[in-house]
Amino acid sequence: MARTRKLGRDLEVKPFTGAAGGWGSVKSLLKSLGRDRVPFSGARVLLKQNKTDGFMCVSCAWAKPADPRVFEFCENGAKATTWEITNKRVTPEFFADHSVSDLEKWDDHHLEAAGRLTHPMRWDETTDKYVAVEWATAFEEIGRELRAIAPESAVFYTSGRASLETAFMYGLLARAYGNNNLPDSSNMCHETTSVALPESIGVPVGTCTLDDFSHTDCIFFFGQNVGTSSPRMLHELQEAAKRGVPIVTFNPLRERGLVEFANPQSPADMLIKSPTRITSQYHQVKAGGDTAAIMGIAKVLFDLDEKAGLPGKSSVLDTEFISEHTHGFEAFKAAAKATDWQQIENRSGLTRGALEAAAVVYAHAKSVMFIYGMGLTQHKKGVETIQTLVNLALMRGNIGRPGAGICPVRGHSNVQGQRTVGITEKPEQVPADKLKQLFGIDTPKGKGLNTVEACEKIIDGSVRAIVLLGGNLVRAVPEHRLVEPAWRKLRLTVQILTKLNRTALVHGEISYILPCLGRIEIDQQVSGLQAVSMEDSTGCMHGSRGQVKPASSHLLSETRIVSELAKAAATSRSTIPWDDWVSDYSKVRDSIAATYPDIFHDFNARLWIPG
Ligand SMILES: Nc1nc2c(c(=O)[nH]1)N[C@H]1C(S)=C(S)[C@@H](COP(=O)(O)OP(=O)(O)OC[C@H]3O[C@@H](n4cnc5c(=O)[nH]c(N)nc54)[C@H](O)[C@@H]3O)O[C@H]1N2
Ligand SMILES: Nc1nc2c(c(=O)[nH]1)N[C@H]1C(S)=C(S)[C@@H](COP(=O)(O)OP(=O)(O)OC[C@H]3O[C@@H](n4cnc5c(=O)[nH]c(N)nc54)[C@H](O)[C@@H]3O)O[C@H]1N2
Ligand SMILES: [Mo]
Repeated sequence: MARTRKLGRDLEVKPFTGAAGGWGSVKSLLKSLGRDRVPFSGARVLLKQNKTDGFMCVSCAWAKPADPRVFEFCENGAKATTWEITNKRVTPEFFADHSVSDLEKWDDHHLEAAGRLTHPMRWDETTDKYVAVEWATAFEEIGRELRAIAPESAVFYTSGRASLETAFMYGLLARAYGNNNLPDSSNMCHETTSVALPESIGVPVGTCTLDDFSHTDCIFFFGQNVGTSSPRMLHELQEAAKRGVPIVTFNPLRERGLVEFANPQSPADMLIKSPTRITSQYHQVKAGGDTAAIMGIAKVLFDLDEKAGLPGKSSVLDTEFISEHTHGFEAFKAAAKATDWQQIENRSGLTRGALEAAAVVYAHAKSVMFIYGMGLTQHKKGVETIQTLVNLALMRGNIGRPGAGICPVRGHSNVQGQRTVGITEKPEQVPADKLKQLFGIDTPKGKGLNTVEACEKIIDGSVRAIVLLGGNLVRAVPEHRLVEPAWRKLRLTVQILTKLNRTALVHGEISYILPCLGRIEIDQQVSGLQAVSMEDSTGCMHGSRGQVKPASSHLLSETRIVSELAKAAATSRSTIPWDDWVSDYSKVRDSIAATYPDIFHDFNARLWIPG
């Protein structure tokens, strides 16, 4: 039985049996507004969340509708906003009062909860404290240190929150400096998607958009915790469920958001107290058992197809689609046939009957969406599982039609977009000829380091410097007990951050915290107020304008920090117009459009089209 557990000073985990959303959501949000001492004007900011004239949520990458609701945010998104626009500050005085070894005794939650960083800080060895420095001093020393080492021994990590503009510039920073060492958070997240989908369907991202939810007849939902990780999707799921669309879920845990949902924004849901049942069939698959489960479903479909009559006349398989658009079908069929039921039941932890029930629902639906998250991606065999899922979709032609397709739910708010504009360790994924022609850069030829390889090389001592654009990497990598001691031996650690975190405490010999503006803050540059942009989980781009006064007058924008670092660290000549870009971000967008015209043509104009 679940019991209340104490996790830290004032954190506890309690069992929860209500619906996702509902009054609990509202109470919890009000509490977080108070805890972060957000003034009333801050609460008003929420009305701008995920709106075309407002800002894009910093919490997750779920799609933003063209026709938004009055409150186009969820409980967690609102909390992420209050977390960023909090009135609490981590100032030079805070660091004067707390040495790094003192702060190491704090838990991770309380480090971030201390508030927004206000000044650039450098770790001082004699006092073991972070001490305020001038920006110019910081850039000069970081540049000098980076120029002093071989380019392959420096790493430029990105967490998935920086804008398209910043990410594009950051990619060029690394390449002008001399490496492709651009690991990012998606290496720990949807890396398997980025490998599996191009091999299977030729694109690295999902094929569904929000529209598909209104046309779908059935949703298969694997290993994603919608109620916590992308709660706004509950609206789409709720609407589909109310239309009678079956939702077939595979998850070892009964996640509340997948069981039932009361929309906190709907008076009817809140007052009548009848949450919508989300999942129609809940399959508590064994962890790692999805491939077996999917093969079981495929096996049933093949059986049904044979029973349905003449080959080529089947209503179970989309034979026309299969022959026109797929290859290797016979091999897949043979593999499904060769897998016996005992193996499927053992590996999936599900009965043949349960999988037959899922298969029958699938066989009767015209257009089916396949949604998945970390429950599939973060497994050793994740690529295999995702490709098996794609095969299941292809069996009935469920790719490339309205209401059908594959929908990986991406994590951080711009993680997908960063990849689109060049954050990748793989040189073949960037248009090197364009970068040469437009910016005079010779893209380094060698493959760079991904997150795992960067950690391996930190452990073996060959990486000497790391710059983090957001993130809390020593905590985010699973093997932090291996990485932490090695991290402390780095020559240079630089973190561009909004909030203090553990990684800043596990510092190198020379260590900087460079505090930046958050996306919700007003960004004033020479040419006026600036906007930034991001890509959502369904491949749509959105503009985002800051709404509140910056947490401190000493903060710089991420674009400015990246450009100053780039200028200070450059080891080769380029024609990158760093200062022009910082004074007017629309010029960065023009350069993104020139580099990737297929996706970003007329970017500055199209960016503000709702949805
Ligand atoms: N507010 C807020 N929202 C966020 C983030 C944040 O920092 N703050 N982070 C974002 C990021 S980066 C990401 S990647 C997403 C993550 O969002 P999700 O993809 O939802 O990942 P998890 O929250 O880890 O939930 C994984 C689910 O998979 C299930 N599962 C585990 N193993 C298996 C298995 O073998 N098979 C199946 N079928 N299921 C399994 C688990 O029970 C769980 O329900 O959240 C994003 N959303
Ligand atoms: N234990 C555990 N480990 C995990 C996961 C997990 O769920 N549990 N999830 C995995 C997954 S899916 C992912 S994607 C990774 C994510 O791992 P990371 O990329 O390390 O991301 P976060 O931990 O979200 O980073 C949080 C920090 O980002 C900074 N930050 C916030 N907003 C901004 C901003 O606008 N700009 C800048 N420059 N900095 C900002 C803040 O200072 C904050 O402390 O972790 C992976 N590792
Ligand atoms: Mo993630």
